[in-house]
Amino acid sequence: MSAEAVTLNSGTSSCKIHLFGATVISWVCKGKERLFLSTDAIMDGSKAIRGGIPIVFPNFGPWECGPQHGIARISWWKVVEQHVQLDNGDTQVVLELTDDEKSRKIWNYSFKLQYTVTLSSSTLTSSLHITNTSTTSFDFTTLLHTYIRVDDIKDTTVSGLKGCAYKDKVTTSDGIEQDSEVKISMNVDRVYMDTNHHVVTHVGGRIQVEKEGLPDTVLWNPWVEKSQAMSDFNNDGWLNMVCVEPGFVGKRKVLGVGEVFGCKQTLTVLE
Ligand code: TA6
Repeated sequence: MSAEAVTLNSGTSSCKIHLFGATVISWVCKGKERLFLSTDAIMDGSKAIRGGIPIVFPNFGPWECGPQHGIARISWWKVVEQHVQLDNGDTQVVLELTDDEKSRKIWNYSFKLQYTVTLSSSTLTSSLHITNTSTTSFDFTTLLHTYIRVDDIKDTTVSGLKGCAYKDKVTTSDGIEQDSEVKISMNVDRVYMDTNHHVVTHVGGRIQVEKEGLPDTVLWNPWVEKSQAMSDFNNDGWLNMVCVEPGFVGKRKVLGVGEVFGCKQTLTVLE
């Protein structure tokens, strides 16, 4: 482990987690990098890492308290446990983030986040537990902002969303997904509500996104202009990524004093 990142290995698979934001920045599985990380990503802690699996908490999207998408992805986490090999051969690391003076200036509540990353030969599981250590209840939204690497967005489809209601942040309209295979040919930014237990991206190879405790799925590709407008997003990055983001974002989750909220996603390389 370097000072700023921890690497896990399981068989021929590996993953790397940056301590800033506890952001998984690489997942190599079956000989191929499966996550998108912008070549212009900033890794010095001055802003959220552009790519991998940023953790969104306590707010998805813009909010009056501070930076968009909240505190978790712009904070330094610490490793509290590392298991080189579990009984089933998987490898695992646990990272933790608690409130501090800086976070309380943004959002004046006490919390503990425990993030467990588990790597097997064909899966990567991210499990997040949120504990309310405040003396009052609080409400939040949370999401795993997963950037899946694709060979070519034009050859990519996303299945598992048919029949789901969505809010389209580009057209500011609502709708019901009609397609069993969603194709992406422009800037897409949709919040699908109450989506299936799993969503499969056909990305020249198939990555399955399974989720628990995260009822919604955000689908995002900035396309050309928005990629060029983000200084930390390489201009042609839109060609090689699709964000499939499991989240609890359709409504706010209320957490009582001492209560724990658990959620997780499992990414599987199907072929
Ligand atoms: O998850 C999609 C989204 O909310 C988009 O609206 C876009 O803002 C994206 O997140 C990236 O946000 P960021 O703050 O990382 O630039």
